[in-house]
Order: sequence, then structure tokens, then C-alpha cells
Amino acid sequence: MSDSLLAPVRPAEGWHVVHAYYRFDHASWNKLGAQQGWHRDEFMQAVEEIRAAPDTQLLLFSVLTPKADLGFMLLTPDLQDADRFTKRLGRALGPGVLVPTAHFLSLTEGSEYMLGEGEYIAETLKGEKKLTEGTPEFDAALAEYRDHMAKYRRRRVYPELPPWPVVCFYPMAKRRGAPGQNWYALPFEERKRLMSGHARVGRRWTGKILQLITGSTGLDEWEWGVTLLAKDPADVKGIVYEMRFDEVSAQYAEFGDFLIGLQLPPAEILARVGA
Ligand code: 76R
Repeated sequence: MSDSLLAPVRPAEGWHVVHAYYRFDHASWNKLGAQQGWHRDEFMQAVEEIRAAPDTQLLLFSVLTPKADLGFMLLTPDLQDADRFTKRLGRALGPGVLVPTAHFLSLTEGSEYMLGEGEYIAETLKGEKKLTEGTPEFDAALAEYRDHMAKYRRRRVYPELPPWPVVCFYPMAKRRGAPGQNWYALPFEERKRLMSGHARVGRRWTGKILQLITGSTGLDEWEWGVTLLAKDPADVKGIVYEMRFDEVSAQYAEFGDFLIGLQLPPAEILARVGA
């Protein structure tokens, strides 16, 4: 019984995602005195070991503005590991040194609004391209579509986050309360139409913005975590501004606090916070 409680807890699909942000408490750090070196080493070692775990990514940030001093984003398949790794990092620098200021638990997810195969066959293959079912051209085009969709879905559910320096994180939800503005009361076809407009705006930022939408209904406050990676902070400002005019965000989106971090190597983060 107790052993089975230690077994891995893996979602049917996707990875767990933990965002955690901390203030660095200088008074607690100074109290460590001669033990500071041990804690610096423990932090560095924890980062190295977590990064070596299978299918696990750990991004470390120095946070701009005193909303927090540092933060991390962890992606990992087993909830037991997500818990172990988060707790290890939280205590690595010593008692009371990392004081949590914001945190978020979510899961990577696919999308329910992607174009289905039936629609693609009817609208694009038979409609636009005028292909006939059973011909080699039709089969080749369908195989290409399936390959594209499989890769696309994989990129969302099992993403690989690039070492781009600027990281923006904010939680969001879709409105349910306001009269005439309940996303969840809209029929599927209408939500799908709205989401395809959203995706059209989003695709204009390909190569400049990497967006990862992770789902948090039932796991945390809010409904999604939005993580944006960029090389240029003006692109973060640009996409979020442009999205505000898109009907989905303009009519239905609610946002939490925004955090902006710089992805950095662990030794540099310690140096910046003064550890
Ligand atoms: O993954 C895909 O590209 C498929 C199309 C797509 C979906 C289904 C997509 C594309 N998004 C989807 C879902 Mn998005 N997205 C946000 C925000 O600040 C704001 O106003 C909103 C925050 C941004 C900036 C953004 C960017 N998206 C979602 C969902 C889930 C909704 C649901 O299921 O009801 C949310 C909450 C959300 C929010 N989106 C894109 C982008 C970008 C840049 C793209 C294009 C990605 C690409 O093709 O490269």
C-alpha cells in the first residue's frame, strides 16, 4: 500500500509544469555565514541533477522588478518528481532564504480547436485542391497532413523550450460571469471560429515568440498559464498588445499578474541576487 503511493504519477498525456517565483531574503542568507558555500553548491547541484532527469526541462530566471528576485519553470512527466524537484530547489539556498511570491501548476495540453481530418479532406483536399479520394496525389497530400498534425500536436504537448533570454509568464482565464460573455456557454463551432482568428494573429509572430499554453483548470487558480519566450522584449509587448484587439482576448480574457524574467545560467542568477 505505502509503496504504491510512491509510484510515479504520470498524466495520460503531457507533462507537469511548475512555475515558481521567489524573493531572496538577505537576512536569512547572511545568517548562514560559513554555510553559504555549501548552499550555493547544493543549488548548482540540484539544477544539474534536475536537468539530467528524463524528459525534464528546468528554466531559471532572474526576475525584472522586485515582484520577485528569481524564478523557475519546470517541465517534467512525473508529478512525484515535480514535487521533489520543486521542494529541493525551494530549500536549496537554506532556511527562509527563498520566500515564495508567486507559483502556478499546470499541464501541457493539445488543443480541441485544431482542424479535424474530416474537415481537411472536405475543405482543402477535395474542395480547394480538387483531389479525388483513392488517387496517389490524394494519399500523398493526406499523409503529409497527418505528419504535419502529429508534429504540431507533439510540439504543444511535449514542447522543447529554446534558450531565448526573455520570459513572460501570466495566468489567464476565459470569462464566465458577464452576461453575454460566457465563453463556456458558446457553442463549439463559435469557439472554434473565434480560436482560428486568435491562431491567425498568433502565427504572425512565428520565429519571434514561442508561446506555450498550459492548462490549469482543477489544478490551480485561473485556467491557463501563458508562457512566452522571446529574444526581444518589444515582441512580448507587441504580441500581447495585438492580442488585446483579437475578439477572443477582447471579449473573453481575464489576466493575472505578469512576470518578466531573463533566462540565465544558475551561477549568474546567484551572483545577481547576491548569493
Ligand atoms: O498551437 C497552435 O498554434 C494552435 C492554434 C492556437 C491555439 C489552439 C494558438 C496559437 N493558441 C491556442 C490556444 Mn494562443 N495565445 C494565448 C495568449 O495575451 C493574450 O491576449 C492571450 C495569451 C497568447 C499571447 C497566445 C499566443 N491560446 C490558446 C489558449 C487555449 C484556449 C482554449 O483552449 O480555450 C489560450 C488561453 C491562448 C492564449 N497563440 C497561438 C499564440 C501564438 C503566438 C500562437 C501561434 C503559434 C504558432 O503557430 O506559432
